[in-house]
Amino acid sequence: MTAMWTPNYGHPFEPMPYRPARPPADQSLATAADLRRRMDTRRTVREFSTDPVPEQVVLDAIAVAATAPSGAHQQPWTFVLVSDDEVKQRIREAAEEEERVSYQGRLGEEWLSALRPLGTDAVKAHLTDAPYLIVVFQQRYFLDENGETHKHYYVDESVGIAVGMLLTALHLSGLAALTHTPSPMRFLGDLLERPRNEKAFAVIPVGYPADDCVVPNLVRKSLDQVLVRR
Ligand code: IYR
Repeated sequence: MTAMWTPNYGHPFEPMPYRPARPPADQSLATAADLRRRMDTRRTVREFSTDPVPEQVVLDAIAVAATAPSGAHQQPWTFVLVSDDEVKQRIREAAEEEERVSYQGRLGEEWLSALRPLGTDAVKAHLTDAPYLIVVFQQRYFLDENGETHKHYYVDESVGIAVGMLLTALHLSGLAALTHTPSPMRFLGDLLERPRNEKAFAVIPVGYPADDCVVPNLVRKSLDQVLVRR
């Protein structure tokens, strides 16, 4: 049985428990090429079907995200899984209120023109249409049971990696997602009654794409454009 994690859990060293056998090169090549092809079909979806999705798939994807590496192995994340229609509605109303101010000018002209090709606006129907919202919080610091605070390290990096793994797991499990970042996000901590050490990082609606879902016809940078060899 694996030990239960606690904040002061020590890390005795041990041989790698799940050391994988080295796969033959052709198998690695086939796996890598297949993964690359499958991940290239991931698209951010903004129009969701209201059809239910199996909860266990979402739970498994969150469990995958929670395997992410983190600064000092502090695992500074909390995933709030929202499926209650009333809570989703309240999140939508609060998000739209902030987004209206943002789109009416708070973002500034340069930002607004960068967003124009994506066709986003202050209407956030995905927040009530998608069967699940995963609200990701970062634990800016650790809050012990006496209310004392302890530093967490590389929180942005750790939570960013975890969200990347979450999006990958959802996609490979056949679910669509949107990385939504209403700004400011304070209302999420209030609405979801999170403790003061937690700060909202992203809202991720999860579900199936709507039958008439459209996505912008965007082009990804090629490997040559993102890779530098030395
Ligand atoms: N948070 C706003 C605006 C927005 C910002 C970026 I950068 C995007 O890539 C998309 C949207 C919103 O969610 O609409």
